[in-house]
Amino acid sequence: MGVKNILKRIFTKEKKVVITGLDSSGKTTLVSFLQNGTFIEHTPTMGKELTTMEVQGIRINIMDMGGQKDFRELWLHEMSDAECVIFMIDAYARERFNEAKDELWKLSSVLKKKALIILANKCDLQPIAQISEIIEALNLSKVSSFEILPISCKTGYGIVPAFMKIYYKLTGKQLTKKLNIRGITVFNQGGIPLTSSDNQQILQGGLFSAINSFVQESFNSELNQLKMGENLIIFKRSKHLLGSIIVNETDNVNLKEAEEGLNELLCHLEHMCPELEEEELDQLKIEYLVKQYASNLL
Ligand SMILES: Nc1nc2c(ncn2[C@@H]2O[C@H](COP(=O)(O)OP(=O)(O)O)[C@@H](O)[C@H]2O)c(=O)[nH]1
Ligand SMILES: [Mg+2]
Repeated sequence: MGVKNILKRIFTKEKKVVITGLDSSGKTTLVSFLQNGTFIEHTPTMGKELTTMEVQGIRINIMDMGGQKDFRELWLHEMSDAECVIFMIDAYARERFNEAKDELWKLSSVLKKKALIILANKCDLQPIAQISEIIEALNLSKVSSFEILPISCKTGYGIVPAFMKIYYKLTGKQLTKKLNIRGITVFNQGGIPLTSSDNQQILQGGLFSAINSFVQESFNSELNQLKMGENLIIFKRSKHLLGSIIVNETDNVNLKEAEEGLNELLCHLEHMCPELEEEELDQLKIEYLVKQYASNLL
């Protein structure tokens, strides 16, 4: 055992979350998005699979359960020592809502004692069921306490908000969010903006066009920060794109984290747009992906 090991055991707080839900709802894709920061296709899970993450001093054991019929009887037992249970639902697969309801209600004896988070996944698809429709379809009004959140494990929409909720249920503590990004713009290699200013919080008043003209003039320069009044604009390049984020210096932002966030977004975009390698660029796709991912940064 050893002295160091035993101290480690005493001082490391371990928490367990179990991810249940029908096969193909996206459970494994969620775990993989949390690990890789982007979407990766997976083969179906056989039995169960454990992933461990250290987050702000807490060791989180994520048990990803197989969703096929044969494996569903494992769920209840696995939940018994967990602090939080996730039930994932494919919000696009209305034809399976009844089956999902039956499986969720089989867990009701344990769910009375555990924090339950329902994740309505595949929000990138259309037409998607609204949250109210899912609440009704799963008969959730009869569940004493639960949270429900829309996510997409493909585009990343809502992943950080969902993880923050899970972390809070596990630990009773809010994950500190040091990012306070006020606007995101992604440009092509020629410095042309690929995203509009629609979803930006503070890009009125000419800031958007000021950034655009700055980028076009200085695309090849090494400059990676620009200060405009209280706003600090950070630039980062990836192989085919350039991203910029705006932070306000008075917000006490952790600049390193903000830069890492921008970097993750660019890696995700490069990964999701393999056509960039062929010198092809789908502006609508990039704008959509940025909008979806922005929920993790703003
Ligand atoms: N469009 C879309 N497909 C997704 C999403 N999440 C997962 N998928 C796909 O759904 C299928 C099942 O995902 P998987 O994670 O294996 O489901 P699991 O059986 O619940 O673990 C795979 O083909 C995934 O690529 C999502 O948010 N949007
Ligand atoms: Mg799986």
